[in-house]
Amino acid sequence: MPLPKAELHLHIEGTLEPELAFALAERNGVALPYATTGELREAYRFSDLQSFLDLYYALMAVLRTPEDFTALADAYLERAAAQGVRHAEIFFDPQAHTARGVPIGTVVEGLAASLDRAEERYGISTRLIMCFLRDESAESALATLEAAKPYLDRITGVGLDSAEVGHPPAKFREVYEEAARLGLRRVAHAGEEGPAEYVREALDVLGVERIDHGLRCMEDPELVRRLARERIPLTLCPLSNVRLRVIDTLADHPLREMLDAGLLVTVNSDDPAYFGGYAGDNYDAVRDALALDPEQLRVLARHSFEAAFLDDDEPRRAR
Ligand code: ES4
Ligand code: ZN
Repeated sequence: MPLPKAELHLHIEGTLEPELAFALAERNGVALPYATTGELREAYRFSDLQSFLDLYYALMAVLRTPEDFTALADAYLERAAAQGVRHAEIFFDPQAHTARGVPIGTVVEGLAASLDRAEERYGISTRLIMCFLRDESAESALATLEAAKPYLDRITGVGLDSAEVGHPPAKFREVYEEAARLGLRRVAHAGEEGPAEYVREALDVLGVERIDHGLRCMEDPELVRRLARERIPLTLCPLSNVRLRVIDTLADHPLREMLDAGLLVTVNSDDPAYFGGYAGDNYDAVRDALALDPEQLRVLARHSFEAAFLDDDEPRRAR
């Protein structure tokens, strides 16, 4: 029996396995620049975040109808359930779809059709978090939030993802202020490839409750003390960090130091179809690489539920 856990950092578009990508490509008449699933998998050798994002956005071309998004989420939930996931907070990237003519309603309603049955079919409670692409403009993010208004009963919060360096959190001050006014929870990717300063800015300028990745906070001891003191959760993704060359090997991952520093760290899968593993695979990988004992794994799982937006009441850090 796998350890029960919550998954808090999971891009649904990053769960698109090559087999489903080819099936949807055929169904929708979309041409892929790869002949076979094997050839596509060969392309999963990344040098950094951007080299991954290029393929991630390209492969989304196969997602066109509500049923495509339902199939995508069903496939993820089935795999997650098999690895002990009992609660999943699922990111999606509306702008990556609206930019190619797929309306946000198609995405949300397609995903919701799957999530509506997730408790009964897979024993998984779910939340949806819409992410803004930080390499797009603040105006585009605001327009996206506006377009999401008819669907806010299905959306728990907002996040910030895509290419980090050169796109500091403060660029999105206004859109996060509006999200807060709308009662949405707030998270942001920070300190993955970008500096520790982006983590501080996400907290102070955007008012986020949780930091996605946050690895590079370790370069700033004062920030580490603050994150520990304020019990700000960090959603780590160890296999992602290796595949995107943020660290050389899993043995170099600072997870142990982060636990020792009293940080509320959690282990998650990010884009499991691309990075070689789902939530349980990430737990197994850090257990093996860092020689974590069963109690440390239980602490990580406990953290995942503590950091989850399971209490659907007011944000913990309302501004
Ligand atoms: C992402 Cl690993 C990662 N970092 C930033 N943005 C992303 N979108 C999907 N995966
Ligand atoms: Zn991510």
